[in-house]
Amino acid sequence: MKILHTADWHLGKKLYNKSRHEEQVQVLEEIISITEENNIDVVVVAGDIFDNANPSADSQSLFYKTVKRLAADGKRPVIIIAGNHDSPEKIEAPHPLAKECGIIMAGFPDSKASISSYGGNFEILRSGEGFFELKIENVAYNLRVILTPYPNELTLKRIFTAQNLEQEIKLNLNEMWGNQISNFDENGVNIMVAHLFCSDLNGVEPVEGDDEKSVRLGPAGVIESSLLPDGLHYAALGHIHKLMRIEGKGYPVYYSGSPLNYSLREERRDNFVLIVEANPGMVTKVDKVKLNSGKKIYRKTFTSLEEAEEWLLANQDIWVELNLKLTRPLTSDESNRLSKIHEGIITLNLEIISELLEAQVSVIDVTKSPIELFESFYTSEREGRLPSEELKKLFSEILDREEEL
Ligand SMILES: [Mn+2]
Repeated sequence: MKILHTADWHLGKKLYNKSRHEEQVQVLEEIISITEENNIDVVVVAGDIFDNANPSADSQSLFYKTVKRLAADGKRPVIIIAGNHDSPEKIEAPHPLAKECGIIMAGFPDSKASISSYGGNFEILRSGEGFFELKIENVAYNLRVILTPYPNELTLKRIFTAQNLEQEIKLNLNEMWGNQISNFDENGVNIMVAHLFCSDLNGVEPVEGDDEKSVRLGPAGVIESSLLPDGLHYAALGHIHKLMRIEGKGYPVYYSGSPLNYSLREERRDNFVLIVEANPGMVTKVDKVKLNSGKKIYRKTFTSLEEAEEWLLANQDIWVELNLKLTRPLTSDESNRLSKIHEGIITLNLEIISELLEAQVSVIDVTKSPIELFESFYTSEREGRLPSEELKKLFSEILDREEEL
């Protein structure tokens, strides 16, 4: 059985007010092609579908068009959960319609998929709070899925007895997963799809994008991988934007990462989807497939305007944070020219450095007296200003004292 794992689409996300919609259209098109070319049996999207709880009409339309095509008009199950950026109610609301197209959408860790045939090519044989078993036509084994959409504070309070204690909530989650997995034996493929902040046994916490909201799982904090249930073939995680394997279980636990570079912290990072081959009684195989759509984010520093322009002209199809260290401010003509030659400048930081410093920085004349050397050091540190007579006197005094010792 071949499962395609993706997450963190963040539809509608902007970069310094620049729209990423076109790139999102392209990368989702690429994911649809990968799904078709690799004869994928099931697609899972592990949360953070949208960048915010009130997505624009453009983002919603892109989402529905994409998942309908991924589902190949009901032939291929597509399983979608809510992340911390999504509204769980809104992710679940279209379920009655989505179901007809073979799409399963869950907003809460205790959501229950209805037992019926979905889209015509597969059916849910049984289901309970946060899990179900799926029979897909022409696939030898049944797929059993545990769904853990991001549980916010309200949801945790509603479904668990523990109210605030991080440790108790973790135990509650562990117990819930234990109960869910107890419904499955070894004669099928068992997976988990979750939007969590998960760390390995050593408590190594993955680093997030710098603008991820509430990086930790609200009151549950960091979930150590040891708390995940045993007896799975694979755990498909969402939340971290970087492709990452979390160690500590007898089966692969992965973050697929986001399909695009979304923040400066994700500078020039490659983005992937994962193709998971899982069968009962066999070791699960995970292949990463690199995505080629979308612009990478760069952070560049130049000390000459000419060099910066040359580089910008040669590197057009990217986003760039441009840092200039120049000896004078830019004229308005120059700054207009910069934005004309490159559309992807997300922010421009200009630092004025002193020409004097430039001239002196590389030459240290050791034949100079200590006080002269102090003067040029002070000048270079203080943007060309000379030390006061008082300060020079103090420096000489310290120098004399040193010599006395
Ligand atoms: Mn997230």
